[in-house]
Amino acid sequence: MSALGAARIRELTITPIAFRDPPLLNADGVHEPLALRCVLQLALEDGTTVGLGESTGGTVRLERLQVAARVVPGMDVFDTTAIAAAIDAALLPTVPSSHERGWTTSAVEVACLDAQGKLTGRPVSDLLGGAVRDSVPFAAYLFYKWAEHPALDGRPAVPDSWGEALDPAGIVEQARLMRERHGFRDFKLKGGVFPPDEEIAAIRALAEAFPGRPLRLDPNTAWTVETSRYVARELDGVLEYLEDPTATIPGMAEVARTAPMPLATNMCVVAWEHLRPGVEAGAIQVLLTDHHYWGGLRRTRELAAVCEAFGLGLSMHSNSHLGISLAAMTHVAAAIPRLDHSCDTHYPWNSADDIIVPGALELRDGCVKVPTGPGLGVELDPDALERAHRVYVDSGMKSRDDTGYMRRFHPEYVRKLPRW
Ligand code: GKR
Ligand code: MG
Repeated sequence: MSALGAARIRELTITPIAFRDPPLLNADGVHEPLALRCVLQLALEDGTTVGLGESTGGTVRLERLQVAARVVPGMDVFDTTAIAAAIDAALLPTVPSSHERGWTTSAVEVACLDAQGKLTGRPVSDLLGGAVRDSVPFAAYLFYKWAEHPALDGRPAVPDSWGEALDPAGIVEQARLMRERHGFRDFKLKGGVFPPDEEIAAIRALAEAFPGRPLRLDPNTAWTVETSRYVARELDGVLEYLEDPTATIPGMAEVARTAPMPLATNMCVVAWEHLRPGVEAGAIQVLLTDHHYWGGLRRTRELAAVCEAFGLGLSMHSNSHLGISLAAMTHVAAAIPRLDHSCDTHYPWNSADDIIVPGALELRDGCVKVPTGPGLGVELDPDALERAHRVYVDSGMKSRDDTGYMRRFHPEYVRKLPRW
């Protein structure tokens, strides 16, 4: 077989999966007992190479990935620009948002890079220009949470090993556990759950418990401009950055005019066309990238250069995810010379149900060592994948619904943004 023949894509298989998730609270409600993802396996014509990818789950994203699976067979796995363009063109008639199309093209790009790495015997970080650090720092991602998923429809309550966190003492205890189990040194609190003064108190309690450690608060746009300005004033000198206090580029720009700390976003600048207006308005000082929709790992590396050019800090946020995503996040973060802040990760909440062979990735001392094996450096556990797929099928879940799940227990709950 010619070298090019070996690099052609034979088939892209998408496996929808579900895995356990604790009752984490946010501005939309509460996480359901299961989180959804899709696992990509990109098989090459050489008959042995398979590139892995991981994306958000749910029927809509799954169907778009299936469109991609029809487009890519026969294409050269090194031709990622053409592959992204072909998928983008196939989705364009039904998916007008470039951000939305980005979720699909990004997942395929990661699988292509994993396959390229396996073919060449090089880690993905090498394909991104080389690792400039051999381990990547992550922040503990703290959530207000219930002690357990309450009993529902004949299903017994589902406890977990993290316990309840509904006040400052609970959040500090959760942070201690995170540090004890994974050595985290930076902390992000998901806010937008309780009235702002309670969340300010939780951040102050963290500052007291972990003096000098970087802290972030992210209410996912639960506040008005006025409330955001109030919280920013109250937390002057305590937060390294305030994440998405309010919605839209103009709203964030108004807050930024008086906020004493940098503002960060993974909500108002989420596609390339948002960058210019975001920068011109002075809406953000830190961009929280996410390779799952910015176009994949190479585009994330390019995004880092754009941020550098405009004097924006760079960090990374996460969604509920497993090890293929963590490996991809680690490789790209390792290859970005100016990573200004630690990345955040949901991994401690979900890692028990991972579908990769254990051992390749470990969150220790608040860091993940960059895998040095070929590609992403992680291997799929076929039995674990099959189990997670079964859980998905049996669950009948079609999409994430934090608000609907909250209303099962609190029927009076309404999603309201901004709430305060
Ligand atoms: O898992 O509830 C959550 C988070 O709120 C997640 O959905 C966000 O996308 O963590 C993300 C964020 O930084 O906004
Ligand atoms: Mg965020």
